[in-house]
Amino acid sequence: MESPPVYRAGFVAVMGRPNVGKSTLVNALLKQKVAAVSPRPQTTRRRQLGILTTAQVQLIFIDTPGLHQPRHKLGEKMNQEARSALEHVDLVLFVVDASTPPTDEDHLIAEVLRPLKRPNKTLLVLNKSDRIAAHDLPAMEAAYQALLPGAALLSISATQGDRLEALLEWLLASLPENEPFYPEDQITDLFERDIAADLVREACLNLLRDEVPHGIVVRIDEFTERGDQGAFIVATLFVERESHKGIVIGQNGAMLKKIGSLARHEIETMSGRKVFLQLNVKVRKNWRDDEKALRGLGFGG
Ligand SMILES: Nc1nc2c(ncn2[C@@H]2O[C@H](COP(=O)(O)OP(=O)(O)OP(=O)(O)O)[C@@H](O)[C@H]2O)c(=O)[nH]1
Ligand SMILES: [Mg+2]
Repeated sequence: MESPPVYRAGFVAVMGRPNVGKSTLVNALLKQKVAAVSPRPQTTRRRQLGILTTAQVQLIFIDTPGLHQPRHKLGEKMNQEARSALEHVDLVLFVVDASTPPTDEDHLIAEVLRPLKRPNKTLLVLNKSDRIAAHDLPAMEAAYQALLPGAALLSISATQGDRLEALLEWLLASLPENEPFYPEDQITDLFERDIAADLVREACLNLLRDEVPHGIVVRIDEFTERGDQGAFIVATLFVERESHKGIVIGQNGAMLKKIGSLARHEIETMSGRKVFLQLNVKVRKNWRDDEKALRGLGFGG
């Protein structure tokens, strides 16, 4: 008699320096956008789950803020968030950028991962392999393998969808037997309003330059359902300085309008319904270094 098929489920920490494509990878595996993505580093500020459930397996990805050299208290908290994701996980994806050799930050992360002493539980993921010529890839793979000699290694492209099947196969083969931890229709642990706040910030990261978007935090003040008219959302963008306020609003409000329409489009795509979005801008001086302000904005610890 055939034994009944086993169900596998577990937690997978997605670690790496900023901007290597961790959130893009989680969205690609889920085939649905749950995490904000942008071309700028430090897009992800908190841990966020992306949950993939099939008939045989439940993979719970923990997307983390990129580990980096912090320059303010917010950065320190983001690093803590990322490191604490390593507690009680079954597997680790160490995501790196295949188009550039290992950086100091990659070395630092490897040092964090090396003492875990479970090399078979860590997969080195060389993402963005679409940005390197095929004949240069083996040398790059060797350079990254040297960071974590015992770990398995796979080159992928999250944006092109290359080798994601192989990545899922590795995860499936390495996961322990478990019953599912989350209901099958749950895809993340964030509420829709939190994702909406992140998508507003994502729009800021895409449209504003230099330090301005990094000094923005978004608070959702109102999120109400209006039946056929969709969702009514009011949000405040807090900036660090008076001078940033003018930049975010722009001439005759043009920049804020652009941010609003880009964010609205993303929120509508994410939630599958119409959205009315109203944005306000306020100054909260140096909030990134203000312990109380950080706590009020949900960066506890
Ligand atoms: N060419 C290419 N670009 C990619 C790939 N994966 C991600 N990117 C791009 O890399 C940039 C950063 O992606 P994110 O997913 O925000 O990176 P992250 O690692 O989550 O960054 P943080 O949240 O800041 O730590 C975005 O512009 C993505 O479109 C890939 O496979 N190929
Ligand atoms: Mg991210």
